[in-house]
Amino acid sequence: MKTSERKSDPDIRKIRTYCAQCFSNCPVVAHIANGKFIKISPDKEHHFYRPLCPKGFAGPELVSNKQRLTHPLKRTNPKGASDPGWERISWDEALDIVAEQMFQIKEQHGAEAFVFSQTNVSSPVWEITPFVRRLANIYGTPNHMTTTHICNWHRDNGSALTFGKMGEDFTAGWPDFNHTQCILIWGHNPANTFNAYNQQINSALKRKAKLIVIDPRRTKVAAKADSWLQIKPGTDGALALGMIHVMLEKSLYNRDFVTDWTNAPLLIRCDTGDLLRASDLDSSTNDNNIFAVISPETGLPTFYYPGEKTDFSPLLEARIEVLLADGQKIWCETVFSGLRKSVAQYTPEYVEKTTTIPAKDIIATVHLMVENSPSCWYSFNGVEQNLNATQTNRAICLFYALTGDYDRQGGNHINDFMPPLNYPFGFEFVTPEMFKKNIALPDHPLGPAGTIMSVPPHLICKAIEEDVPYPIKGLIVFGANTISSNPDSKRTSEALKRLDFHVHIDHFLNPTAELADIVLPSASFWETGRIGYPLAFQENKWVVQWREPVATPRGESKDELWIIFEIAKRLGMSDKFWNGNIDAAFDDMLNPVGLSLKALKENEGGVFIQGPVAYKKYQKKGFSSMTGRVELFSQQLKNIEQAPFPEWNDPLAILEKAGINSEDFPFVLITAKLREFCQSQHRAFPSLRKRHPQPFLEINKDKAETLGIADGATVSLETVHGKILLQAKLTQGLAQNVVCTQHGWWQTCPDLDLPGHDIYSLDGANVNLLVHADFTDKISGSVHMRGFPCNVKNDKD
Ligand SMILES: Nc1nc2c(c(=O)[nH]1)N[C@H]1C(S)=C(S)[C@@H](COP(=O)(O)OP(=O)(O)OC[C@H]3O[C@@H](n4cnc5c(=O)[nH]c(N)nc54)[C@H](O)[C@@H]3O)O[C@H]1N2
Ligand SMILES: Nc1nc2c(c(=O)[nH]1)N[C@H]1C(S)=C(S)[C@@H](COP(=O)(O)OP(=O)(O)OC[C@H]3O[C@@H](n4cnc5c(=O)[nH]c(N)nc54)[C@H](O)[C@@H]3O)O[C@H]1N2
Ligand code: SF4
Ligand SMILES: [Mo]
Repeated sequence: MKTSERKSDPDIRKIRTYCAQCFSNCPVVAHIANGKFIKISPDKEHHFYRPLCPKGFAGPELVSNKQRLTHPLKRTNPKGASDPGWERISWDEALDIVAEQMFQIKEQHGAEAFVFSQTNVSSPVWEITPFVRRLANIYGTPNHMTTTHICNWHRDNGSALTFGKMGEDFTAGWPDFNHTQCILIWGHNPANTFNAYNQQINSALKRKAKLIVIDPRRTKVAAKADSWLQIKPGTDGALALGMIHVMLEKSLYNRDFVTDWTNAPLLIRCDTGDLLRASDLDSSTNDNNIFAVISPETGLPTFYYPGEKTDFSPLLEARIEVLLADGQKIWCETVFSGLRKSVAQYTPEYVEKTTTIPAKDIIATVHLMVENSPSCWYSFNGVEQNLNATQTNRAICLFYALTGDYDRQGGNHINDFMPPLNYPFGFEFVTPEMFKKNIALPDHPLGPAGTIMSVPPHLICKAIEEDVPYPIKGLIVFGANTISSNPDSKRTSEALKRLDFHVHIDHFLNPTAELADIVLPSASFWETGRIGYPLAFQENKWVVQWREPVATPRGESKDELWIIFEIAKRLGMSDKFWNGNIDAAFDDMLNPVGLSLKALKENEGGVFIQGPVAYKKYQKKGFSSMTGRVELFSQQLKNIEQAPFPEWNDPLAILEKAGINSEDFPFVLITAKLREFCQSQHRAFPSLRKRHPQPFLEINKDKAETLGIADGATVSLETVHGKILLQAKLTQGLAQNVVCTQHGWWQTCPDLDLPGHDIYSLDGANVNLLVHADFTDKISGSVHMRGFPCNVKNDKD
């Protein structure tokens, strides 16, 4: 370890490290006075220097927080009892119980009856995902309960339905803010949630890049936009289809890219709706993966071999009669013609009615994007949490593909060097039999189940409740608050109570941990060392850095890598866990970059690595998709009876049909994240909580006034599932019938004398009591959480 000493203040030691609270991983300097971690400041000397967010500055409050768990706990009263009867136990006893239960459940019910769970990118747990996965993979369970289906899956993995191979590629690419001329931010608020990108966007704006933001709220980034489309929540799919419509009708698409690198010229059989295959045309061709395009010279179908650019320019739009090998004559049309038909109804005028965005603004925004090429895009929660999420992602991907800016400099760039470390996921231990047992796989073969073995909590609940497809008996949680952070908190809680065994590893006794049999205190990221990288995602530039611990673990809390290695040891898997040597695992991780852990530790501020930068890589090898091209038409989706062209189903109409009517529930509910809190965390940190002492509901100022709701008044927010109480916050930044709140309120803040909130009570503030997992995305399992009908009343009424 190297530290810099400040001459003027010899008692302050400064340690260069990074904040791992969220995935921005901002470089910081920790100030240690007389051995005590007292302050954080940004690391101005770092290659990826950026100003910090308030959560970063609050670092010492995590280390010193009085609510931290400090020793292992064992429940002594049954679940459901008002007092769990927590008993302090030793680490040895706790870990022996965990290993014994994991062993027993595997023996009696199979490893798949034991579920692993962890939080997503809003905690440092994401950095140890490879080790959590390794433990699960070697233990033998394919069931990982995560929130990826309402977080990032569609963008990060679902995009492979359009740009690559499901389960293998990470294909949305990374917006190259440094060179772009136009940025499209869709359902994302980087000023609050993604510091690294926020800085990069601000720099791009300084050099006059254009900005388009699609959000129902006037966020900080929306306020800076050249075009802010204030969309009606839940209608993004319709808007994206409308934008495709404009592209096609006004011939704004990049014709060369579309012809050469999308499957637009491939033929679809009008009788079956499938792609026409060479084997349909020639019975001697057994290869089912050769397709057909129309030769412009003969006007006849010609074979097309995936991944190749044809040496002629196939017809893009046509409908022809084709003679099949079996003598049948059928009509075929090109994918491009099919796409044009599928978006025909999404005229700007129709989309205006659906989304409330003026038709002229939709047209102008498409022009802005294509006239400021290269453009790039990034989307997030605003389009991840609804029943059209996968198809909405497809529609956005298609719109972007039509620009032709994919994998260009200044476009969404594919870093095929990412990440430059050797992560020990242990996927080699996953057998096909094990994979097939994933609980969500039958319902969502192309969703998070089929790609990353993730199961949404509502399907875990169902399996626990019904023992279908098999019983679920055990759960290990690496920092998550499943009950509070997922729809239908009461149901989740009842289901988790039925488990035979639940162990929860966390810093705090959150409402989910309260239901555990064993609770293990983990040391915080300020108290543990890791290998990571402050995030930049630009031009294949990386800084691999040792995250130097800046405080000693609180009480008896332990590094959770140690916990993982100890469980592995007790389960007889130590040989696959570097015989208990965590440093040896780190050395292995660093192998590809030719560094040892020792060398990395000696490099203050990390080691800069420049990966190879290449653009338009598809020109060499095509796309890894089934057709070797960008899949405007998805045969894979057609094969599982889902729409091969993106579609949009009006959620409000679906909900209305199910009896949730707009007369009783005239408002539309959304949630959004605050800069100061990650998900259900941080309410106990005084410097953060003082900025938002209470849960609140943003509501349009004029509308509130007509309802007699004053700023700061207590209002009831009600859906068909119940009501909660919030403080009204009047704003001009929302449409008249849209209201917005935050999930995750449960924790007290004794330093400020501020209360906690009962997550089960209708007098509480838990918005996840108000949405249930009844309306879900058929492909991914995403839940319709944004754009849910609700009503708002003055609490006195
Ligand atoms: N209504 C509504 N619900 C939502 C969302 C929404 O927008 N609206 N957002 C969704 C999204 S995007 C996500 S990702 C999920 C998040 O849902 P969860 O994954 O459940 O995340 P958190 O609620 O933050 O819970 C994380 C827990 O991890 C603990 N923790 C923090 N650091 C560590 C650590 O280093 N080690 C360990 N072991 N534990 C740690 C924290 O104390 C906390 O108890 O919520 C989802 N829920
Ligand atoms: N401070 C902080 N940072 C975080 C987190 C955190 O909890 N707190 N969590 C981390 C995690 S796990 C995640 S997933 C990311 C999430 O990061 P973001 O995606 O930025 O999260 P949100 O603020 O929930 O949602 C983004 C925007 O979606 C808008 N929105 C709501 N409904 C709709 C809709 O129907 N359509 C459109 N177009 N927009 C809509 C909201 O108004 C909001 O501005 O942040 C990460 N970083
Ligand atoms: S943005 Fe995330 S990583 Fe950066 S200082 Fe804030 S919490 Fe830490
Ligand atoms: Mo998330």
